[in-house]
Amino acid sequence: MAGGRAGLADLCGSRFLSADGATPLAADLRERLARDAQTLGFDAIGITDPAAIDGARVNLEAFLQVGAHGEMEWLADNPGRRADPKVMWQDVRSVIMLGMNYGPDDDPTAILAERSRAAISVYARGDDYHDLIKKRLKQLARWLIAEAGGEVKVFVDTAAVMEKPLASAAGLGWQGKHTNMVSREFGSWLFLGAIFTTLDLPRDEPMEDRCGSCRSCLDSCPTSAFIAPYRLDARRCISYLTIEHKGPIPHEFRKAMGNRIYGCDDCLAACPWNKFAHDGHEAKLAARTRLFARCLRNPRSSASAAIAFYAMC
Ligand code: B12
Ligand code: SF4
Ligand code: SF4
Repeated sequence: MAGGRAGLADLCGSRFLSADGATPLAADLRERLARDAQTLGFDAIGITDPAAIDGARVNLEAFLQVGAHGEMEWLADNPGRRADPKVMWQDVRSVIMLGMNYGPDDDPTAILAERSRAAISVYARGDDYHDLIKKRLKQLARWLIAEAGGEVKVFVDTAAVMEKPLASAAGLGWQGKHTNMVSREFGSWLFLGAIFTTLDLPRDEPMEDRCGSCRSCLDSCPTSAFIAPYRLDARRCISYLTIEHKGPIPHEFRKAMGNRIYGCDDCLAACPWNKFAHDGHEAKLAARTRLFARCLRNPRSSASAAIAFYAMC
């Protein structure tokens, strides 16, 4: 999405930037942006420099080199562009990262003991988060343009943007050993979204890694999908196998998969930082009980549950 008046020249006359290009009122804008984001249902916000994730390219290439992306060929398309927001959009000057809490109100792994029922991971139990978050990001971006001008692009999940390193650089949390971003306030349960803008906004400090000697997530993985701390082989990950992988699930993973038919939460749920988490407040992301409690052998179960189940047989 691009919008509003383009370029810094236009902004200099605005209420937020002085004629010499400095941004004396940017801190006030930052505060009001955070307030508006909260009103729109976001739980975390941070701003970073587009150049802040310089190291991500090397790691992305190491990931691709060992084939850890499996059939997700789109991850290998132009890694230079994916790992550098400036290559994606040369005019971007600040990256605003947003997080939305989708913390479950029960133990997300309890369903795994009910072997005749289908386990759908927490992130897929409510409305599609892509639609919800994209809509809110656009609303926030429109507010920003109305207040301070500039151009924007919004992203959630599907574009060639490395959201976890960017969110960590923006201080929302840190990339844990399970490779997801962990928040001190929301544990493993934050969806991420990004607004790229041509505005120069004040930066937040990155958050330091707080995993320490913990390795709960690594040890919890039923398919041993971690090559090493901070390194996932997606080809062994149940989330990949049930969502991205085409064709039957390889035999070696079927027993470990159990009744999981869409995604997996084990490494997320194992994180001790979840003790600070609280239930998500966004009703549209809340679980639809009927959906995740489907009986695997009930012929009236959802089509995807049935397909996944028969593929496992
Ligand atoms: C591809 C993808 C997947 C793939 C691959 C996951 C992965 N870890 O790469 C699969 C299908 C497996 C997947 C699963 C899940 N995903 Co996903 N996925 C993505 C996507 C589209 C891109 C991630 C990516 O860039 N991967 C490439 C790797 C290289 O990048 P990385 O994970 O950041 O890797 C870093 C480190 O691991 C390390 N590293 C990697 N390799 C190496 C090698 C060396 C030598 C070293 C030192 C370091 C190192 O450095 C890298 C760069 O910082 C993002 C959305 C986005 N556009 O960012 C969502 C996203 C990461 N997914 C998300 C979610 C919720 C999930 C699941 C929890 C869903 C579920 N319940 O089933 C699982 C979690 C599985 C897991 N343990 O990662 C959320 C995570 C939110 C958060 N708080 O972090 C995201 C951000 C979507 C969103 N907008 O909210 N996902
Ligand atoms: S999502 Fe499940 S299978 Fe994938 S790495 Fe985490 S625990 Fe392992
Ligand atoms: S479970 Fe432990 S090692 Fe894994 S992300 Fe959480 S704190 Fe880090």
